[in-house]
Amino acid sequence: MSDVVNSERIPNNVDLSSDKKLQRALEAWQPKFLDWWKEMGPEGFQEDQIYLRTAVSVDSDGWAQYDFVKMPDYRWGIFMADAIPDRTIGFGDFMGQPAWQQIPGEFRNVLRRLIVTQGDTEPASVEQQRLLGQTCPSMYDLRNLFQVNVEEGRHLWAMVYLLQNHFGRDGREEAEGLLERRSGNPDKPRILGAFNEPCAHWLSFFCFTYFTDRDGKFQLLALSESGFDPLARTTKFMLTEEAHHMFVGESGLTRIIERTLALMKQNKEEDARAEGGIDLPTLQKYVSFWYSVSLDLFGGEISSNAANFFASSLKGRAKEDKYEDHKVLEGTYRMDVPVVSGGTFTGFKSEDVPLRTAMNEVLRDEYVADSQRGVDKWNRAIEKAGFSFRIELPSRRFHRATGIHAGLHFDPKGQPLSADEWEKKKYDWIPSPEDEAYVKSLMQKPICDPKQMANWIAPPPRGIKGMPVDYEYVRHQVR
Ligand code: BYC
Ligand code: FE
Ligand code: FE
Repeated sequence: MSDVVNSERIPNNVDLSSDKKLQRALEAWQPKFLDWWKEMGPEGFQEDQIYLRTAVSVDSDGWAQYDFVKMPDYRWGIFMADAIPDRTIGFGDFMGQPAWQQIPGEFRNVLRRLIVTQGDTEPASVEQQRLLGQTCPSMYDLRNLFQVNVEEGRHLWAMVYLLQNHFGRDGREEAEGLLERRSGNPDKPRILGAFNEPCAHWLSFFCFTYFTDRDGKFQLLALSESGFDPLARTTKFMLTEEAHHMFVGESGLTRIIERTLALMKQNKEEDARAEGGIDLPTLQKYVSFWYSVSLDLFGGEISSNAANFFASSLKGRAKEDKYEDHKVLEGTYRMDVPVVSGGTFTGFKSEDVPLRTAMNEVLRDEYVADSQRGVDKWNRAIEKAGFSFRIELPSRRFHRATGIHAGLHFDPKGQPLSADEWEKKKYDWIPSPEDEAYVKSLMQKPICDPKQMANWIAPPPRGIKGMPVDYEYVRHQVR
């Protein structure tokens, strides 16, 4: 195991104190991060003691230490998975060569862009979620929200470390920029679409952590194959934390559905809304919305950027090991590409896209399959309860803003629609302002009594780290 230093201002296992210049640069960035956290991090609750998991090292005990801590005192640290001795590059044109400890000059700009794009999503998500504490369904859920938030903050630290260590002055400027852009701000938006969407209530939060954090999982898996070893090791460790974020989403949606089914059973018309719950058709709309904006995060289906990332051995596929051919100089990916003439959609044309150019789509395929697993589980629960409704992931053409389907309109089955038809029907498929108002109306105030749970969600089967569900995970000072 690598040495861990916790006594310093910035906990780390990267021997930060041996590089005084870098240490000073990061210590200069730290107060700016804290200012950002105070301005854009969770609103309220900053003075409360919260039962949080903190990484103090990367080994099996150390990465998950639980204790009460105030959020601003959270020890955001810099951790990398242990180095693999004599690691060689596993894919792309540089396959078989020793992994790079320094960035080859010709890849500096591309790699900077990849790291900045990844880094930008982390604070963006904290900004999107900053008001949710005020409407939490329970103290258990509030704690999980804050756990996700502090870890996204740590993921920002992880990317800033790479920028400051390997990109000199440019890297320092990018590190500042990461604290300056703001989710949803038209003048200085976050880089990727989904991270500018409002996440105004807990149904969106659970969909976000199920679908959008899952994009994080696959992007991090792809980056953890990188020939640039510090990026590979950093993202590998981030993945251990990511699992909890997706757990929050999956278990949150499972608990909403469980509660909805119970409310449907107790109502003569099977009307969950009449009982103050979230009806399944409304839940479906949020699933369709967050799934489709998360599909966009994988980039274009046909992407020379993606081909370059792969060729340069900078970004691989998720779990390269399971593939046989790691160079991918041959092979194609067949896709149905929309044909547009004179601004109107005229049909699809089958195209064989060189496989390297289709890498975004290869990763998206894995994401789609992984997303489907939870949906199947939810549908089994609905079936078991005796109801015929089924949750469905919409076609990947539906509601897309990047790639070959951008600017066109399709229904959830993937059938083309005119712009007019889309405008008329879209609120059958994505949340309408009324749906948004209804869901918000269920979540008006925080539930701060550890023994209580909001009406629209079932309690979890178990608490955190062996504690009871009604444990006081947040010691909230009523002021
Ligand atoms: N919104 O060749 P294309 C996470 C831009 S989530 C707006 O299709 P490429 C997390 C693109 O920049 C994981 N713009 O795509 C989750 C390019 O612009 P330029 C985040 C978009 O370059 C929850 C143009 O469109 N990690 O960690 O292959 C909570 C065409 O580019 C979008 C990463 O993203 C979009 N959705 O990009 C917290 C990994 N998509 O150059 C955290 C790093 C594309 O023409 N990023 N554009 O001006 C990458 O690997 C790649 O940049 C992308 C795809 C996957 C984003
Ligand atoms: Fe993250
Ligand atoms: Fe995450």
